[in-house]
Amino acid sequence: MVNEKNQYDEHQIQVLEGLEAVRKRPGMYIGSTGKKGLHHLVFEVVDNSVDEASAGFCREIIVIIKKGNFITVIDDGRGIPVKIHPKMNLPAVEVVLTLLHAGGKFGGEGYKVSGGLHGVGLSVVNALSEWLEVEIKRDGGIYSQRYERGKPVTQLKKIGSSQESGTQISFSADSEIFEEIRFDFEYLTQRLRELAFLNKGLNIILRDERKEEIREEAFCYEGGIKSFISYLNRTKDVVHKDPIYFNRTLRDCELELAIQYHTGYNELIYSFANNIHTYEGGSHEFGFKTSLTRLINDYARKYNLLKEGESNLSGEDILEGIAAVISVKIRDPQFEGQTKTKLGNPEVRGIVDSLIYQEMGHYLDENPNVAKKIVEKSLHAYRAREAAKKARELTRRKNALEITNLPGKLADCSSRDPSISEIYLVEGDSAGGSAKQGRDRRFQAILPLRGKILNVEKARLDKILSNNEIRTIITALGTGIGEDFDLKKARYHKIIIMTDADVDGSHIRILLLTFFYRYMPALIEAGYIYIAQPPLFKVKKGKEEQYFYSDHQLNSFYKKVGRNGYSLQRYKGLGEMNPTQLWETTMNPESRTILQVNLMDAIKADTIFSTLMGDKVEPRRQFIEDHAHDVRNLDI
Ligand code: 0RA
Repeated sequence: MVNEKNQYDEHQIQVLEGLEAVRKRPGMYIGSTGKKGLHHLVFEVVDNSVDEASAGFCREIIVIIKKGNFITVIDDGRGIPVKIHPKMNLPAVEVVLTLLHAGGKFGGEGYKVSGGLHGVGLSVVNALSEWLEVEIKRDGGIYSQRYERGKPVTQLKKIGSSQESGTQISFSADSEIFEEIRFDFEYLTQRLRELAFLNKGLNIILRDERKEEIREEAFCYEGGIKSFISYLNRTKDVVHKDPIYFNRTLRDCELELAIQYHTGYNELIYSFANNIHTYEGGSHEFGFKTSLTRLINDYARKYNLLKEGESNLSGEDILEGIAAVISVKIRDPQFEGQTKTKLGNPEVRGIVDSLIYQEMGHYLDENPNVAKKIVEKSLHAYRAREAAKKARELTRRKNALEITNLPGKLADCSSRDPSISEIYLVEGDSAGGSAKQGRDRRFQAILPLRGKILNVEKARLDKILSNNEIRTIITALGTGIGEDFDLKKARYHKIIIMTDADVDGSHIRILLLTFFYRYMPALIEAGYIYIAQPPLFKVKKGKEEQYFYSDHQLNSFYKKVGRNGYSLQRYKGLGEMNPTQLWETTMNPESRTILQVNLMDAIKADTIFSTLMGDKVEPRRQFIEDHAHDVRNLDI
């Protein structure tokens, strides 16, 4: 008995030394003692509950930010075992909470996560908490125990009885360890939503009780990563309505895959291993790409969709416009790379490859229409890539000042100093003519544009470059495009879009802005893009003439002076103004107003563009209105 007790004490001391190491070098275990490390404590506890869910025993996880700035995580899993652990001679829960790397499931069914900062174990959370309380419902009872800075301060006690099971862990992060203890609701939201997507049907609730008004969000997706894909593609036009989805296990590797192509061109691949986002990819992602590439090529060959002389489609072609989520769950993941977010396990590559080849193969056979669309999309990408190579040559210029091949329609300015030079992109030949006559040719260039330019949202670079109006613009600006773009070669530092104040004019303006945004965003960032503001009205009385740029301006004027004796002219187009009028009202730097296009939030703008540049007209009009907010008054 005495002997046994001694042994117990020895164990205890060893254990405490282990956790002391965590407190000495917390960064080694949780990455940092800043915001990320602090939130990692929460995710560590949640990961354990999610493991219970993966093993099929937990349906709901509640995360609460409590008033005293501590965290409670409640789950309805099996509960951490409370019986005495035979080797350690301690309740199993105490082993889990005090022994470093004791996060294993005692040979249970769950998937153990290891490597990186994940799966460091509850003991690390315990070590870095001022206090931690655990309450377990299991084996008919309710058990509780309290720890302070990793050490038990009470014994595990049965405090009641219950037929339910589950674990509740509350902890207060240690202010001796963390720089600042402030939990970020949005930050927690993002990861918890992701976990809900990755664990189909699992209900995760986040509740913030710090303020009087309690805030709560619930995440539960019956579709799992299929819902994730729909969420990612929510603003996109999709090639097939339902995401392609399957979930299969081969040799202890569970693979869940969801794919949906959209009509755009960028690829978006999210891969996960044991719920950890593998930003750096790894063997699962590699297996996915090679398998899909081989499959689509085989399909294309089988149905003679590749022309003679065409080589294989590349991965790049096949992944154009794809949104994919790949999630694997494996027994012993190895994380590698700079940030430990690259899956190493070599065996996973072959497993993922063969599962995808089989399952996607079935899918393509059973859905020939979707299969055709995907192959055609890849083929299109392939052909466009080839064509773009050639097309780029057409606009490539050796030297920005080499003006010999400037477009004939361009009435250039005499200045060769870009910083004072302006170019007007003018809608229509007739307005272009007036602008040419009215301008100050020393520093103002005019490029008339005829008719509609291409909607670049729906075309790829090769097609865009085959459009005459666009090629003319690129050549006139001198910057090149795509890989060749060079802001320093811009021949003008003011590029002013001048269109009619009607629907067509707005449309052309939007198309031009989309083009600049997509293909020459640096011009917008540099503040080189402007919108001219031609007047909407002219009011005349005898020799007295006045211009107005909005209904509001006009009405204010009438209010002040009355309407009597004034004649009103409404300008429908630039062409209705003679050169002098155009100069005075719209082009003379002394008297004009031009609006600088200033896309503050490029990412938000990107969503706006892809949302609104689709086929629908009404949102596009809305965009034009909204766009006024992104534009700042300059010259006046
Ligand atoms: C060890 C073994 C088992 C479950 C757990 C730990 C467990 C840990 C946490 C942490 C938060 N919630 C949790 N739920 C369970 C397996 C128990 C068994 O085999 O019955």
